[in-house]
Amino acid sequence: ENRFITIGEIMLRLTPPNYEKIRTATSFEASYGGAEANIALALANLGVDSSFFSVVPNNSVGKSAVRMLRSNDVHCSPMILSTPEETPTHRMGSYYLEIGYGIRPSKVTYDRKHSAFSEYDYSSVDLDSLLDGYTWLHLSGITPALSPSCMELLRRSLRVAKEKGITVSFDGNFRSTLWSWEEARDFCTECLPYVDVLLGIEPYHLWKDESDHSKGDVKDGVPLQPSYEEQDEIFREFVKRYPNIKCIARHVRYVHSGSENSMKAYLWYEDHTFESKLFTFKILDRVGGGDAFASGLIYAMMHNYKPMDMVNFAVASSVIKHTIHGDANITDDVETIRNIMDMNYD
Ligand code: KDG
Repeated sequence: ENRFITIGEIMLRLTPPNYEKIRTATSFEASYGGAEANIALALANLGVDSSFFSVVPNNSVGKSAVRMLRSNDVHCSPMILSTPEETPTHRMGSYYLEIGYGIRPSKVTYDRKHSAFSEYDYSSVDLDSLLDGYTWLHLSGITPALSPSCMELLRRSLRVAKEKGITVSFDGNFRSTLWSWEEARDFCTECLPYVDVLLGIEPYHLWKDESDHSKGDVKDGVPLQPSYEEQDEIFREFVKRYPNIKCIARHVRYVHSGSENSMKAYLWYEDHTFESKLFTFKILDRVGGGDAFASGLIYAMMHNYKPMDMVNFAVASSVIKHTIHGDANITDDVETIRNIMDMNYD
């Protein structure tokens, strides 16, 4: 049986309702977000045994985050509710999300510095017993950008997971507001030998400079659109350097105008490149779209889908997230995603 765990920061998300701007909003909707928490929630929602390790302050804010996770079937027994002695600022990070409308883009403003998660001293955490019994660990490139302690936590988790034979998925999740592209590239390169399933790092960009990265595929504007042959060659070159990587997934979102979008993905699996269908959709809330892609892929891999179904399920999972308010992809059931996946878009 699959037992999934992920490690990362959960934050309070504050969103002005009805596409209002932060400047003029008089109220904010409170929910929770964080790339790894989003994946733990989405997988639990699909019935996977899913656990989350994080640190939140032992106060009403931290406890309400744990309550939200628990009420969505995420196991929180590994969570640490820290004391003011352990994390003196005693705060949970938050972020404000101004949801764009049509041509007006969404805006994320972090208020997460010195959060309990980033301040905690992880040297006392016994990762060997924490990770015991799990079959899958998911990590992201956000955690190491938060603090030296978090970076060390990520390094150690990778090593321990490898020793224990746990499948490791890693989503590069570059956040330019947290660290530089060079720092991210160097750290992600260090992680690659430990990774089985790689997401969110454009393999092509790993050895390029930031100006190339800015042409990356998930930003608004004209994306880089590799052909199937180009992508296949990129994957092939990449796995020559990292033969441990069994699966690489790369999703490409095309922004046509305003809120009309389409998305497809390439998947490297068992020495082949698979290309998904092109899905077209409108955006209600795009935050967590990459996490929904990751959770869809992880679910499909855990359930031994055929590679074409894996990649189409992952994209369908992301597409449906774009139509749902909130960070996490809480759908009615697996069928909801499969129905999108089976639609004929051609
Ligand atoms: O992937 C979604 C995340 O961007 C959101 O949940 C906030 O974790 C977050 C981050 O660090 O950006």
